[in-house]
Amino acid sequence: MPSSDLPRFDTATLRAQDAAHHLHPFTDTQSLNASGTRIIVRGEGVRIWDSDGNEIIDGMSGLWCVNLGYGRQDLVDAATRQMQTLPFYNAFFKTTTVPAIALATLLSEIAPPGFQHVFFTNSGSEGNDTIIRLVRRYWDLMGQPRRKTIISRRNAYHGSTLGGASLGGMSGMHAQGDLPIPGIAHIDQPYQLQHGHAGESTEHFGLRAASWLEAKIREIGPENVAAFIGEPVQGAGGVIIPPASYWPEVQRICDHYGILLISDEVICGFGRLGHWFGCQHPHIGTRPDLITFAKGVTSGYLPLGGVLVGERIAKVLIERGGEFQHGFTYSGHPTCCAVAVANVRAMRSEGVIERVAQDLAPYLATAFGTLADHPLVGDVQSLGMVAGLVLYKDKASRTLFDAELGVGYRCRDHCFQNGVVMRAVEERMIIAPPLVMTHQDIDEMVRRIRRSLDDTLAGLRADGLI
Ligand code: PXG
Repeated sequence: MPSSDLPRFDTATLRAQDAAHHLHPFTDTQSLNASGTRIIVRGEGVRIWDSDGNEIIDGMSGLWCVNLGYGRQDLVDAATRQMQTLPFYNAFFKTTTVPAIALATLLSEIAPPGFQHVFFTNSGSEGNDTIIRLVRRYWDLMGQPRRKTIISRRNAYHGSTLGGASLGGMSGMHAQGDLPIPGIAHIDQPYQLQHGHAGESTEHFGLRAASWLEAKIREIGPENVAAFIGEPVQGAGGVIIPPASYWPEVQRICDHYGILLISDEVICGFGRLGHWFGCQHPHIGTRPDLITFAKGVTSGYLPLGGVLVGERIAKVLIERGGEFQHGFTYSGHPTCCAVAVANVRAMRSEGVIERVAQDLAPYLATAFGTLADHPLVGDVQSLGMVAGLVLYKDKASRTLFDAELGVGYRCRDHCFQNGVVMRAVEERMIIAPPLVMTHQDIDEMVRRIRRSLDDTLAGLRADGLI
């Protein structure tokens, strides 16, 4: 449908109603209401349209989730069929549904070796809350009830429930709600720009960053440590791609102290890094005990999340645990599971993941890498279909802009103006486009990003800020 054929929307009225009644997530409502929100009305492929008819390339896959892009009739049909047959039934009282069985079976086929069981939730946050419950229960059943502390990282994002936000390392979130809950400790993230030493090699930095885990385990006492949790690549924290030396060393430390390793794959799962799960990428290469997933499992068409439970834990839970007193009304929701089954099958039959690994990710790396010659841009990096760059005031001396200037937000606004969604995280600008882009889509996206960087630079010059 060309944008001229879109139904007409009364943007002003919709905006006024939104301002009057809708509290948006992670939003300063007063300032949003002053500027007005953008109303997205349609999506097709890798593009979305707003209520004024503007076409925008979705460089963020919705919110890191629309992996197969918009407008997939097969996913719509899967939902429709299931809703007509049985829109909902629960999995609590000795009952289950066909889509929940099909998805659990399918996930056990695509999961890394050693994963045969899944616990379903509605979101990544609930997945990580489930993980806290599972980890605590596991160590109780193992007769080591003191092993309760989960170690995570500052600037990690693991969700917005009390458990998820506590596992996460966002200081702003912790400040609003007396978090973290007890039993969670944080170490620094493997971000060389922030924590590297002058002249330090990337490899050495990765090993040093991993050593912070060992130091924390010793400080707490290994007999008190239950698990370490991390995103293979930190997403919401700004696409922080750790050095290749980091995760193997973390794995070694977890093995050495017998603590569980949790891979939060809410962003990195379902092809984002060119593998079913991010831990399978050679740059990551871990053997987790638990995997959190959400988002891309349904390409965002319906909410679904969960935890892949490794056999080390599943066996203990099943054979010794009795009733696990945890679950959600919609755990294994049949319509969401039906869409997930269709999504995973489509990824498999269309070779989406292989194409990302062999073609799309290298193409994105090269195309996005061309931005490195821009006067504002340094540290351009990508892994799979996530990429990020740093906005520098003076890139020769690696001087950053004052955070209060909000240069990233200026750039993000220019991106919207120029028809591309890009996310700003402090000094970093990041993308995570759908896994179904063509080379032309990537070229066009990068052209629009460059234009937005030019506009950002011109604006900074006009305001005497550079
Ligand atoms: N873990 C990770 C790694 C995530 O990225 C969650 C857990 C929580 O999932 P739910 O489904 O409960 O939202 C996430 C979510 C952003 C942004 O600004 C990122 C997320 C959510 C909202 C905003 O980049 N990631």
